Amino acid sequence: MRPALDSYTHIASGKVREIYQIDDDTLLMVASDRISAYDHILTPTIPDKGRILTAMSFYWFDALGVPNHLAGGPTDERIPEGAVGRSMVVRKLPMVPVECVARGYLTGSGLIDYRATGSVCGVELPEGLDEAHRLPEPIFTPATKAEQGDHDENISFEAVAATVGDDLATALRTATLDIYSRGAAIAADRGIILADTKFEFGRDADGSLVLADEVLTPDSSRYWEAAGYTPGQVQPSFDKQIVRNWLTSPESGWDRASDTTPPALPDDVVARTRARYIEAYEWISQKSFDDWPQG
Ligand code: Q0T
Repeated sequence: MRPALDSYTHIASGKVREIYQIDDDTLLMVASDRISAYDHILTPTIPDKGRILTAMSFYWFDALGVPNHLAGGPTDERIPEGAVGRSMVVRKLPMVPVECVARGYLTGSGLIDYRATGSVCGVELPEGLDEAHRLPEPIFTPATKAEQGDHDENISFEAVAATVGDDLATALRTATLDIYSRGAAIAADRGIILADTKFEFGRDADGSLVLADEVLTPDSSRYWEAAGYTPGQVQPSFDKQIVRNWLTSPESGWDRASDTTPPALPDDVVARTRARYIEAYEWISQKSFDDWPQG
């Protein structure tokens, strides 16, 4: 008999997932079908999004081959019925309070900072770079973990070192760039550019880094189709472009600059977005999503 979800203590809510405590050493991370765009949680949900992103995290944890926080498989008996397929049973670890971002391409807050200062998080970049340009080499651009609803703030390597010490800061940078390059190489083989990504790390009893959180999902990373890559222009988001295009079209009647709630997504936008998430999982993992557990 699988336990009931309400037999576990709820300990945290994210925008799109929930964390429960299984016991002193073990957490349950449950991904929801919620989707966000332009800093809003949208309605309705995208059916199966939580399962698809969980399937991707499991794929990447295995493919990356670095120590990670998983304490069980996707059908672990500690996962409640109804949460099977969208849950991870993980070791409860002391977390490093830094968002560890790797960027191979210049966009988003990286581009904003570069345009203002010529550097990102203190990393000096060559002149003449523009939207979506590939960087000479991937860079470590850490950020603070903001309170919910706020935005993470880019910080320098020195600021990380001041918070966690020089040795741990150096280990975070090395691990972040190493894992990014492994992931980007696998994605490149599948025709996907992993423009940037965010990792979170816990620490093992011996102090060594353990890859935690979700990994290399489209919620934590920018996925671009290599086939359409056009440096100098904003790249379409692999997963969310259908939603963004509709929200910013006259058809939606919504003004992104207003502080109004976005309108509910039409059925066809929901269905096409769900298909896109499945496509991303199947491209990356080269497995069928039909084979992913549900329950
Ligand atoms: C964590 C102990 O996902 C988060 O919040 C959304 C609700 C961030 N977060 C992660 C932890 C993890 C992980 N992952 C872990 N292995 N051990 N805490 C807590 N918050």
